[in-house]
Order: sequence, then structure tokens, then C-alpha cells
Amino acid sequence: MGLSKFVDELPIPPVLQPRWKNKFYTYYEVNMTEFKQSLHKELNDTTVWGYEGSYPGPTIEVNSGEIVFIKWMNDLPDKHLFPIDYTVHGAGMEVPEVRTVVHLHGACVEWESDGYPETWFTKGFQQVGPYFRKQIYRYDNCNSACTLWYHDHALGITRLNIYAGLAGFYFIRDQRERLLNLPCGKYEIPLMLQDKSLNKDGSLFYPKQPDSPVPELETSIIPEFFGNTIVVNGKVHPFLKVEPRKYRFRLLNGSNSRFFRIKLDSGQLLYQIATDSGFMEYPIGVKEILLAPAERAEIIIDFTNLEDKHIIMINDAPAPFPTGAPPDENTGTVMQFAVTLPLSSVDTSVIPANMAPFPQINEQLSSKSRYLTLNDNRDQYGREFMLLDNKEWGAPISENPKLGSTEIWYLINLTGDSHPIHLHLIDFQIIDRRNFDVDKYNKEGVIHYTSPAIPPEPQERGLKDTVRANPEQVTRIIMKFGPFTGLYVWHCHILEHEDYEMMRPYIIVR
Ligand SMILES: [Cu+2]
Repeated sequence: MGLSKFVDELPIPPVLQPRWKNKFYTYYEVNMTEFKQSLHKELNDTTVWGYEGSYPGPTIEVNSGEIVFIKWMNDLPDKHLFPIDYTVHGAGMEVPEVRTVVHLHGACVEWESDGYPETWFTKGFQQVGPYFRKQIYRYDNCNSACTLWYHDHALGITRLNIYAGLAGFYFIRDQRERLLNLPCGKYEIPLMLQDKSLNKDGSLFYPKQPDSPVPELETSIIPEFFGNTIVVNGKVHPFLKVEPRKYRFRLLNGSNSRFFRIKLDSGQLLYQIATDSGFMEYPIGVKEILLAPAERAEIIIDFTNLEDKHIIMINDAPAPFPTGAPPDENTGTVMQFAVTLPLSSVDTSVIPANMAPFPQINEQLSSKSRYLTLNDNRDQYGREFMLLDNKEWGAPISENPKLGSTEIWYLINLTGDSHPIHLHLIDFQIIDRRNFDVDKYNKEGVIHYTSPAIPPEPQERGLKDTVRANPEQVTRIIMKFGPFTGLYVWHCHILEHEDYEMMRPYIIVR
């Protein structure tokens, strides 16, 4: 479409103010509405959905251990912005078209407040899903400092609700973080990376049918969605004016399906300080960072001595990842940093030598190993759909870890895609990845390894809640289940996969 790049300033979502706060708890109210917002100055305003009139939603900032209550409310229209495929699990004609439920991604939270996909609710809570328990969610925020994000999770339409704009940041802060002397205040900036396709009139485009359409259906889910342009915090290819000093950026891949492998065209290092779920043991200097949908990384970029330089953040991740086409000039460009502001004060922030201890979980502590396949299938319309453990969403629960127990999960990827696998409630550690013979597995059901174990990449050495399970590899993760019991989910975070069967309930039992 040829929109000019770097003509809109990067928006920074506002910080949400609580309705009340006392020494025991904090209470917020958040309303979901439809409104118009400018995604690019050369386009008409775009109709989006957002939280508190903002896309991305306002950032919620809490302290570790703070008890927070949030009343999430749906005030959206009855008609969806995008075409619905009624054949998808939980999205049939019998349920209201517009349903929402909010999941705080990475949160340590009771199951009733976790945004289980069947706890959806409609406008004014007039209708609710079968597992709905409460209107006001409680968050215990037991995590250490980290970058979480909240987003919609309604069964069967998560891909459409998030694409419409229902996503925002949630930061947990703690004392250790304050002592690190990181860049803060206006030098600490969240970056939500997404891909979108925009029609000429400025409206968001989401396809009605896959490339090879399904004639029997008016609307069909697509295997993956790849937008033709990149938006950061809701702006197409924005720019950010920076001072010649250090900045802390909280990166989030908030796309439906697109992976980002970002680097700076200046070739300079990104100093990664945090993974999905908190600080790493020590910073690492890297040229590029790969982020699958839902993965986060915190980085420090040092613009010192780069006065008047214009530095472009670029993306070279193929789509689909890892074997798809490389990005073009639009999808390969993310945003620009213009080092044009004068230094307003001496930069006393640091890239710390150490951040937080990272105690590795000993494999010996694991009381159970689960072998879980990622499968490719065809449905009655000839469409590809993916499964976990070869089971559909509605099959009986098979993952039922005991409260307080440690398990190792073997994610056996039999498909040709890399899938970002996310478990709710807990953080895990990646043990290793190992190549195996897929044909032999398909014929005989045994894992025959064809390489030694590959340790996690340096950028993954920390607490994670989303892991890339690569094709033709077994990815092993280890985690302790708790501190809550109840019903949670694990799923692929490629939203088109999640909605079309690549999601499973799991239950933590006493
Ligand atoms: Cu997937």
C-alpha cells in the first residue's frame, strides 16, 4: 500500500490508575469498547477494540506481592469486527458472537481469575461461558519483577479479539529491580510488535478464507495470519526520538502468527536483561533476538555517542517460521530510533553485571515425564489443523499434575512449523532440544534421537512461560506446578493454531 515510514511518533500506552488503593489491596476497572484510532497519519482512523479506549490497552503496573482486583467489563458491540468461522471449537452459532475473557499472560493466579477460555462473558455479563465463576478477578502477583501482558482468550475467537486490539502490558516491579539502577521513567519503554493488514479506507483486514478457499463455508479459519505491515504500540512503522544514552525496552511479540527476529541496522548490540518471566542471571549482548508470538525480552540499547543517527529496527524472521518466505521491505522494517533529543541529564543508569540468581531445577526432582506430540491433521473440509498430544480441545483432560510436583514435558514436534507452546500459571525452564527421526516416530512411536541434546539458547536462559518447539525436535521443559490447584490451559500461541484445536485444558490436583 506504500505508507510512508517513520512519520508517526511511537505511542506509549498510558499507565492505568486504580479506582481505589489501600494498604491491603488495589482495585481497577477496565472496560472494553470499540472506537477509532489513527494507526498511520496517511490513513483514515481505524476502528479497533481496546481496553479503556486505548489500543494497546493501558499499562498496569503493580508491585510483586500486591493484591490486585480487576473488574474486566465488556462494552463491545454485538457484532464482531471480523468474520467468524462457526465450525471452530466453541464458536458455534449457539453462542453469542462477541465474547471476551481476559488472560494475564504469565501470571501466577487462581484459576477462576485466569481467563479460562470457557469463562467468557458478553456485554454487561448478560451471558457467560459454562466455567464462568466471578466478575472481579484477583491477582496475587507472586512473580518477581517481569513483563507480563494481558489479552483476550475467548474460546474460538481469540485470534480475532486480539487482532482487533485487545492486548496490553502488565508490569510487576520489585525491590531488586529498583536496586539495579536500570534506565527508568521516560527511558523505559514497552514495545508491542504486531503485524496487521490495512484496507485503503484504513480499516483492519482479516481474511474470510484461506488461500485455497473452502467452498462449503462462508467463512473459514486460516492456517496462519501474516499481516503485510508492522505496527508497534498500534502505529505503523513509528519513530521514537531518543537521547544519546541508555534505554530499557520491554519487547513483546503480540502478533497472531508472525515471529520476529529483530536487530538494529547499525549492527550494535542489544543487551538482553530479561526473558518472558523475569530477570536473567546476567545480561547478554546479542546482535539479534528471536521472539515467537507471546514471547518477551527486555533489552537495553545504548545510544550514547550516536547523536543525529537514525537507527532502524529490522526483522528478518521468515513467515511461517522457520521455513517460510523472508519478510519484504514492509514486514522487514519495524521502527526507527532517531537520536535527536539533547541529553537532558547525565546518564547514571547501568547495564548491571548481575541481575538475579537463577536456580536451575534439578531434573532429579521430576516425579513425572509426559511425552506430548504436536501433530498435523486434516479436517472434513481438507483444512490443515494442529493438535497437542493428538487430542482435540474437547477430549477428556489428560495432563493432571499434582500440586507442588515437578514434571518434565517432552514436546515432540511432528509438524513442519515452530510452535510457541505456552503453559498457564507456571514458569518453566528449558532443559534442551534434540533432533529426532520423525518418520521413525510416525511408524513405530519411538523417539530415535539423531543429535546430541542442544542446550537452550543464551536468550532463553531464564524463566520462561512460552517456548519454541521447533520442527523435528523434542523440546524438554521442566516446571513445578503450583501454588494453586484448578483448571488451566496449555496451548500453541500462534493464535490461528490455538483457536483451531492446538489447545488443551490441564488441571492441577491436590
Ligand atoms: Cu502452533
